[in-house]
Amino acid sequence: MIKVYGGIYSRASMVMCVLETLGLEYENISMLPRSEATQSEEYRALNATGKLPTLVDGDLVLWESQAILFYLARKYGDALLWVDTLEQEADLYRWSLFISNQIEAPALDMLLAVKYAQGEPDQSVIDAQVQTLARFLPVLENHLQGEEYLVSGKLTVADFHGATVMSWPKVAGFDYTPYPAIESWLRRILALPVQKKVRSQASV
Ligand SMILES: N[C@@H](CCC(=O)N[C@@H](CS)C(=O)NCC(=O)O)C(=O)O
Repeated sequence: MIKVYGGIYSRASMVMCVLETLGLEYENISMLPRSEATQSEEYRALNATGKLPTLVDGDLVLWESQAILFYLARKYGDALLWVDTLEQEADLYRWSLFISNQIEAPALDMLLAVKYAQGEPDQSVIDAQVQTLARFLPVLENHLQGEEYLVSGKLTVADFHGATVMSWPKVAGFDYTPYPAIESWLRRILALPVQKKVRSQASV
């Protein structure tokens, strides 16, 4: 059976959302980021970075969440969560990589500034990331005008990855009101029943 290492408080949550949407059975080995379990010899033999998530599917051991999502959709999607043409595939890579290359680092820094704050979060760190986001969010806002999904007018793995990343700034109090198309797309993807299902099944 497919195994997913990592709990809901990690990028493993998007992997589990995709597995659930594809109707695949899997075993979740729940562990927290930066925990003893992720630094164990046994886990590092699967993923030498000591980070989450890792997917094991038969002989395949795969880490890097987007690689995992692309693999699952291509292997098991059968038209679900993936696109039809090479041009649409390029578009999916474009928006997924845009989010991971331009938005993920500032979004994560905002989340970590709150999560690992000793006392009050450092507002100057958060403000610096807001400045970075201000450069790229208008591009995404423009793209999402009148669109329900990130690419090809259908739900794809890009939405699960993108919405997870874009939810992190909210933890630091970021307000998407000036970006209504992003706000409504984010709300739509995070409200998918599968998100609730994954959260309710997980132990950590
Ligand atoms: N680019 C990697 C990032 C993996 C990553 O940073 N995972 C977090 C949890 S979501 C982690 O394990 N962090 C622990 C650490 O930074 O040591 C991916 O998308 O899989």
